[in-house]
Amino acid sequence: MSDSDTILSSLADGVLRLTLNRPDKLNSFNEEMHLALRAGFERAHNDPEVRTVLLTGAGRGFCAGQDLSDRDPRKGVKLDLGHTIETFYNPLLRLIRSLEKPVICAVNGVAAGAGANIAFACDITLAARSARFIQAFSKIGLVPDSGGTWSLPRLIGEARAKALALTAEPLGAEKAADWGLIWKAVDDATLMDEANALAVQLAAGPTKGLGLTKRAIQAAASNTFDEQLDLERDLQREAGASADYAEGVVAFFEKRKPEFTGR
Ligand code: LHQ
Repeated sequence: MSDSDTILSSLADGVLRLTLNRPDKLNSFNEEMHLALRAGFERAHNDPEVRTVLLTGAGRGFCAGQDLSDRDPRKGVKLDLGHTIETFYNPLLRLIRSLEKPVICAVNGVAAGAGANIAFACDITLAARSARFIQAFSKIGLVPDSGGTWSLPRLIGEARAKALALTAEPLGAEKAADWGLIWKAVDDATLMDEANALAVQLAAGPTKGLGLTKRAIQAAASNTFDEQLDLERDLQREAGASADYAEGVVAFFEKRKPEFTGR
């Protein structure tokens, strides 16, 4: 686990809270923050005490993507961006998507470039009504990354995906929710309370089954209907053998609240 203060990290009630913490730079990514965030998600993979992750940003922004001050051409900086993507962004996105635990994202303010696409890669994304999402890449001659060219057309269709990516027009939280890019827009003042309550609720849930559900829904993107039916059979077999399934059924008959353990 990294002890960098670019990511604030705490674990309580089964929820690992990860806060991007470079508010003066709208939480844009430098290498240190990348490594610290990656360490947070690696912990989420390895620590059974972590049953849900809640990702948010400190200050008025969620994340403005890559810190461009690291890459100023006037300073003679010339980097292989493919290497940056391969070394920093792609491992992070793979960790988020492959984590078989819910990842909730609370978008507290502007989400630009990779910051927007990281929010779209999370499992349940809530945003403050004042937040906006910007595919800022085209403003600087780049291509959407962090899975954006995969998630945008899948979530909102090619027409809207192309328009957002080519124009870099900001999309407000309400519209993002109406279009199905995120789960919902909420009042700024209640964002963190709502996101926390949801995270605590899921962390107390049958997280083994929730993780398998995530895997099944993600697999649908590349499976045929028949392959998906087979996958559902296999995952239901696994879920049906879990302690949480037994507890859920017994609690139903005993007319009490189930006590799930994530096993
Ligand atoms: C920033 C940044 C920033 C540094 C705000 N860097 N300082 C992958 C691989 C390799 C290379 C390239 O990129 C990628 C992926 C990407 O993410 S590419 C996209 C990179 N991001 C952007 O192009 C967004 C740049 N930022 C903006 O367009 C605006 O800041 C937005 C629209 C996000 C917010 O606008 P405002 O609310 O008006 O805030 P601001 O512009 O005044 O920013 C506040 C401060 O944050 C300011 O610093 P200052 O010292 O002047 O107060 C900005 O310079 C700094 N900041 N984004 N990405």
